[in-house]
Amino acid sequence: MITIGLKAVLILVFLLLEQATCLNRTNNARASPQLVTDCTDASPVTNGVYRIQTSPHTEPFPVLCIRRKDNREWMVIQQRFDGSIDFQRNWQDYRDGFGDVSDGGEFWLGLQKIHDLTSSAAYELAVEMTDFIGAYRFGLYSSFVVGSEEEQFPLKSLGQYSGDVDCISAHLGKKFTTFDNDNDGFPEWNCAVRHQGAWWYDRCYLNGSNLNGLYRNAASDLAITCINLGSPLFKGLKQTRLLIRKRQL
Ligand SMILES: [Ca+2]
Repeated sequence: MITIGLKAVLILVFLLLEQATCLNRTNNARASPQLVTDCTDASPVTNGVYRIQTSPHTEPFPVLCIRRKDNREWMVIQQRFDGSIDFQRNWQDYRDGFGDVSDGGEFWLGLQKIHDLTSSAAYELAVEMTDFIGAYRFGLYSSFVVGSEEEQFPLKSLGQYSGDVDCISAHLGKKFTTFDNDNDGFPEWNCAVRHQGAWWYDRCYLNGSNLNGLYRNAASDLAITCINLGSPLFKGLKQTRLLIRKRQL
């Protein structure tokens, strides 16, 4: 009798534990990422996805927060590392974003979100690049402001540059261009078509970069590249990241 009673108790305990585990799994699956106003709010940041809301009137959206080599928290607005996502996209895609921020893959956050963020607070920018040999270079900019869609999302401010390569200053003040929306400084052609990317092109990226270009382990003016990285000219890059963070005033 005692043995049967003990068995019944053990089975009951087992069933209760199973149910608790199932409920926990369900809750975890349903749990939304933590809501923050910037990655700096999540300090000390655990690398991963958070939700951000730029104003009480807008829907929160997912962002990837990471701790950089400088031991500070940053929000990733572009990342490329394996060529799995097609970056030859139209205006609507660059405005709204593409790739999945939540799955750890390649993505572009979207110009509208970048505008909303950088016009709601003072932001700085970090640009990270790694070539196919493994050499890492970066540039920091003390200010980063992207204008509105009505203005064609211009790169309005960069502040002070520091770092070991400057690939962005040449694009200051330029509007954004995609293959279906030509706002560049070349009347004869569309730089997004000519260089298979989408960027704040001027003529088209003289002294600058093409960080949304084609993913290629080759020296090519169509590749993800930065002219100021030097020889070989138009060296294709293996990894890039653009990151922003609220400036600590
Ligand atoms: Ca043009």
